[in-house]
Amino acid sequence: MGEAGVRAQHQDQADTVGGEEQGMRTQVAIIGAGPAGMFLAHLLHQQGIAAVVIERRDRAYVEGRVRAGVLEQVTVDLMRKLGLADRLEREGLVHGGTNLSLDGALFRIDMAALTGGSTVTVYGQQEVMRDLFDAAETRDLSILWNVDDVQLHDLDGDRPSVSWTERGVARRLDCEIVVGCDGFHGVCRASIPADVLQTFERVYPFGWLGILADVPPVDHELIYANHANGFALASMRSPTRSRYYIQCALDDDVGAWSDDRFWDELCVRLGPTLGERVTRGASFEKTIAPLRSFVAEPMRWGRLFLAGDAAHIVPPTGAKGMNLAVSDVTMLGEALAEFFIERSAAGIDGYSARALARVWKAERFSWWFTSITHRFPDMDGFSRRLQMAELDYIRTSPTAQKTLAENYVGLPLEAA
Ligand code: FAS
Ligand code: PHB
Repeated sequence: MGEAGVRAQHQDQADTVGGEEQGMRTQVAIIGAGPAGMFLAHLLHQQGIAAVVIERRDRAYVEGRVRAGVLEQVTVDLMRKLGLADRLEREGLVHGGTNLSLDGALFRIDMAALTGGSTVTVYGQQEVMRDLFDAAETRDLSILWNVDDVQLHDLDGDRPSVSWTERGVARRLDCEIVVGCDGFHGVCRASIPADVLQTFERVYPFGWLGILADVPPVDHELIYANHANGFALASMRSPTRSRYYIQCALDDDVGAWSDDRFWDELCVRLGPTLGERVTRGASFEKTIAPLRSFVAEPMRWGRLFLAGDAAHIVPPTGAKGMNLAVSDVTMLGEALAEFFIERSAAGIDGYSARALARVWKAERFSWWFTSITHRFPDMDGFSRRLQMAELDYIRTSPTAQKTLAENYVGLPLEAA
């Protein structure tokens, strides 16, 4: 259903005075149509809870962003539960292991063996968003695209609302709950009073230069490489499409990285054996992303709830970003079902603490995994040898490998 359909669907909920639309009503207003917002919209739809997604861009923009590549079991399970996993089952690449490399010396972590069979699935965020949006159209989920100037109102009461403009026309949505799924640069986190909100942050002194190229991956699994020149990651999107990253300076200019320069540096960092196996080709996407660890607490204020990047950011090393958004909305979806169906506030009252318990464990793992695989500008000989000792410990200790494996595949939603 296109935008007109959405508008028509809400017309019957609109209050009109003198024919001028004054606003709409729903139960849950979701700000942002990224993974957090769209998974939540599908979860609420499955529970029969009315929701409207309000997105400032259009579908093509959101679906076109090249971001996450690895799904934890939590995410795969949710896609199956929501009936969104048909293409994932056909096209997703199930990985039972991952690989670390230190100056070219490769070793494998058998995650499935170390975790009783847990795996990860390689399936790009773009594909996840396509599945979410296609199903949203089929299921008549309400999404308002291209909105401007979103503002939240009366969050500390029991009748919050959201206002925005669409092609210059002022609009308003009355609701009972607002969920901020508007990412790190959104407006929802900033709606929590400064004397309530606490933030915690680490900004890393480097970025990731990533490319996409239609060439076969160098290996059938991922490779995280620690090299004296810096970090590199060999990933993929399919057996014919590779996703590679190399650590770069924060002020690096992507225009200064020709494909040849990128391939040469990647092959150095992967080491001579793997480097010789790399298939080169023209990149069709090349970007630099900064790395940060960030958490905002609490993830709830009054009738406003935060989920995903609106509340937390992890360096992509641990492949946790999108998966954390999914675990947030899985918990929040349960809490909102209790609130609207069982009329119990226990779930929403416990949401922030429950979500943060898993968020901080993912923050710790992502920070640790970044710290042992990247070259820090201020590293001295001592810290470099500590890194090498830690990697050698992981290489030789099944206990150390089990710790890495259980965090990489994703910890359970609840701490045991
Ligand atoms: P998102 O940022 O995805 O979505 C927020 C949505 O809200 C957007 O559609 C935005 O347009 C909308 N919005 C913002 N402000 C608004 C407003 N005022 N009004 C209305 N709408 C508004 N994760 C991994 O696991 N692996 C990776 O390799 C990886 N790489 C990444 C690379 C980059 C460059 C970035 C930025 C992130 C990367 N991530 C990665 C993390 C990423 O996948 C996020 O964790 C994931 O997109 C989080 O989803 P959301 O919380 O939905 O936020
Ligand atoms: C990716 O394929 O984009 C990817 C995979 C694993 C990571 C980060 C990014 O840790």
